[in-house]
Amino acid sequence: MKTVYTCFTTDVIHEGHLNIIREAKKLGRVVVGALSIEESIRYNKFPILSIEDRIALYKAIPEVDDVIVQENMNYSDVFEKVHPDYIVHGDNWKSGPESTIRENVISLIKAAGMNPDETLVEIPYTYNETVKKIDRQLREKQAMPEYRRGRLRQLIDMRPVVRIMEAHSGLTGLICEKTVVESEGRLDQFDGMWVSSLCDSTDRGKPDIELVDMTSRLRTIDDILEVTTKPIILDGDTGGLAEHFVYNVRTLERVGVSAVIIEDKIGLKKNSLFGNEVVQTQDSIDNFSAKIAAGKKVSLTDDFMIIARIESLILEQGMDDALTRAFAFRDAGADAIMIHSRKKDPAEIFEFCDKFRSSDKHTPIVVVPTSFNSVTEEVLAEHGVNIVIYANQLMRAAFPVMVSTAEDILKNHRALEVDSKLMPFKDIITLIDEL
Ligand code: SPV
Ligand code: MG
Repeated sequence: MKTVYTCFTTDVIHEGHLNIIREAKKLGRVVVGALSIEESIRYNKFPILSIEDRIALYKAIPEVDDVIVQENMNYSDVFEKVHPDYIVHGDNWKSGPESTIRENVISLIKAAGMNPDETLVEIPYTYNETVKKIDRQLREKQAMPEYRRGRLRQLIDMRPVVRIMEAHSGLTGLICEKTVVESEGRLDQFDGMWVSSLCDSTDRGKPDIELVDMTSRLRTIDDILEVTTKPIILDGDTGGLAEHFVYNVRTLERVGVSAVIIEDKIGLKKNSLFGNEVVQTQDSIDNFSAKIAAGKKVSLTDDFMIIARIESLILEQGMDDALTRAFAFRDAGADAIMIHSRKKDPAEIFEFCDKFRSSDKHTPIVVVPTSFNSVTEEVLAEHGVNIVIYANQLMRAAFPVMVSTAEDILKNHRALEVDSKLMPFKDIITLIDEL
C-alpha cells in the first residue's frame, strides 16, 4: 500500500478539497497534514479553528486514513514523519508565492531518491462559484471584530516577533494585507497594521499635533477594516482627557481594533522624532496611570490591549525615569509597554529592554525602529521585544515619487516622460478585485 500525502490549512472542507482527497485515495493510503497554527499564521492563513478541531475535521472525511500536524510550511518535516510515496496538491501553487513551497517539495522528493514527475500529483484546482463563495465567507469571518480583535494577543504568543506595518488608507491596508515574500523556502508577511498619527495627519495635509480628531481617525480605520483581515494597532497620541479616552476605548474595541498605544505626554503633543527641539511636556506618572486604569476599567474584553508608550528617552529624562514609568504603567493595568527612542544607535533601547526584562519576563515590549533602523527584528527579539512597528515607511516611500512625477509632468507639459516609471494603467484598473 502506497502512502499519499496532502497538506491542508483550511477551516472548511469544500468540494475542491474533497476532489483532492478522492484523487489521492486512488493512489493509496491518504495522510493529511494539518499545517500548524504557527506556520499557518506566518503563511497568512490565520485559522479560525484550533489545531485539534482541524484534525477532527480532516479525520471525519471518509477517505482520510490518518492526520498529522505539519510543522513546517516547506514540508521539511513531512518526509521523515510520513515517508510519502506521493505528494498531492492543487495545481494553484504553480504560480504566485506558493510556488516557492512547491519548488522546495520538488527538491525534497529528489533528495528522497524519487522522481517528481511520477510522485508529485497536481490536481486542477476547483474554482467554481461555490468555492469562491466559501473563500469569501472565510475571509469575511476573519475580518469580523470578534476574530480580528483577539488576533494580536494570539500573535504575541505565537510569533517570535510580531511585525506591524503602517497603513493610512484602504490601499496601504491592502499592501499590508497582501504583501508576501519568500525567504529560505518559506513565506513571510506582515502580522498587522499600525494606524500612525503622523501618517494619518500627513495624508490629510495636517501636522502631527493631535489635530486630526477621533472621528476622522475612525474613518481611516474603517477604510482599512473594510478591505483587510489583519489586526490593527492605533496610535492614540496622548489618549486625550481620561474622560474622553474611555469612550474611545469602547469604540475601538467594538469595531475590532486590537490595541491602542497612548503616550505619556500632556498639552500640545508634537511628533516624538522632534525630541526636545520643540516644547513637549511629559505627563506625571499618577495622571497617566489613572488614564490607563480608566481605559482598562471600561474595556469589555480580554482581547483589547492598552499599551503605554514612554517618552522619557525621547525627552532625555533618563533610563531610570523610563523604567520607573514602565513598571508604574504596567501596575496601572497597561497590557504592554512601548519604549521610544530617536537615537540612531539602538543601545538605549537594548538597555531599557534588558533592564525591564530582568524583572518582568512577560509584559510585551513594543518598539518603533524609525531612527535605530539598522537593528534587525531578530536582534530586537533577543532583547525581549515582542512587537516591531514600521511606523511610516509606506508614506515616506510614496511621497517623493509623487512629487517627482508631478514635477516631471510640469516640466514636459505632458505625461509621456513619466509613463515608464509608472504602473501600467491596465494594472491599476484591475488592481482591486470586484466582489
Ligand atoms: C507615529 O507613527 O505617528 C508615531 C511614531 O507616533 S513616531 O512618529 O516615531 O513618533
Ligand atoms: Mg504618533
